[in-house]
Amino acid sequence: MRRLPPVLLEDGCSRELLSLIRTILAACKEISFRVGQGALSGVLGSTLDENIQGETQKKLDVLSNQLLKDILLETGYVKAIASEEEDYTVAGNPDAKFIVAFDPLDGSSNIDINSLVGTIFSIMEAPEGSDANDPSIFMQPGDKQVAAGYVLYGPSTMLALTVGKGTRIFTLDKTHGSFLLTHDFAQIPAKTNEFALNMSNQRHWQPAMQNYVADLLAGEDGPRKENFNMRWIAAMVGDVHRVLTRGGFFSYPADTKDPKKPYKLRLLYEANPMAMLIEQAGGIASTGTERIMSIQPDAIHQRVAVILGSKDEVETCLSYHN
Ligand code: AFP
Repeated sequence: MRRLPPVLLEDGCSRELLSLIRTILAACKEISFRVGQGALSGVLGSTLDENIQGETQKKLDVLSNQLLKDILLETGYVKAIASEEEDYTVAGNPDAKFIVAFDPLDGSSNIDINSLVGTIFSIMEAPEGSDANDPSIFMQPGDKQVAAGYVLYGPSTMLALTVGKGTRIFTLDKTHGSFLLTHDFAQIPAKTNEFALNMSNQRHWQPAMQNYVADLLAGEDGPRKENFNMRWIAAMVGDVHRVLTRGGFFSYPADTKDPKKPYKLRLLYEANPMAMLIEQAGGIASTGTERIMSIQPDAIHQRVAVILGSKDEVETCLSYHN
């Protein structure tokens, strides 16, 4: 089986970018080990702190963030980082070319129940001559990503990665510490009968989403004339992994539950990298009104509505929005 470095070089990835990706993966291998140790490493449970978004931080959120932050800043490959667990961007090497946005541990409510969690990352180039302390260097649309990926900590530790030449999936060989290519050029089937939504929010959605889902639920007795099945992992990384491997529809739409927070998922380190992986595998990623990777960000922790997955199903959903 082929190892990650030659595969990426074949995809036209520069040695500089490859080194940065391998640095991120070094931290992910350590996170994988700690997640695997669970209660034995004393990392389960919450801290007494909240992040800037008002969410309680789990011990593993904090640890994963620290591991990624330290290794990225120490190796000098990045000009700055933005993390879900950092209130502000953090400056790195002023002469470095790349900037990295990441969610160190997505799905953290799953930590204490031994269910799926993962790390999501997005890599862009910093504008030439820019200041490492200037957060506006991250205000670039997802189309500017040079690489995006996630590491899923499940029964096996898996990496989905794109450098803009398709989406490849690797599995961590824990004996040798290498990511081996196990699913070349993922292709999401255009048609699916599986959807993933947090149905408990149904009454808070906008009419377009309510109507679309009502028709899914009506199954073969409704206008769609076929039955649909539902899955919800509560970790985007797990739901997107299922979509990448066997197709599906995933959405965290706008809702009116908390008027101050109409969207849940973060653009820079959740929606954008997942959108790149999905599009590179033949799927679609939209907010309902626009393509996710075309959005011009205006804040580091900006949130957006997300509708992604199998082409035909996402297009059907979008037709309810038009
Ligand atoms: P956390 O990383 O804060 O646990 O959030 C996970 C997440 O942002 C995303 O990965 C899930 O799809 C979504 O939240 C789950 O949301 P619900 O808690 O509403 O099911």
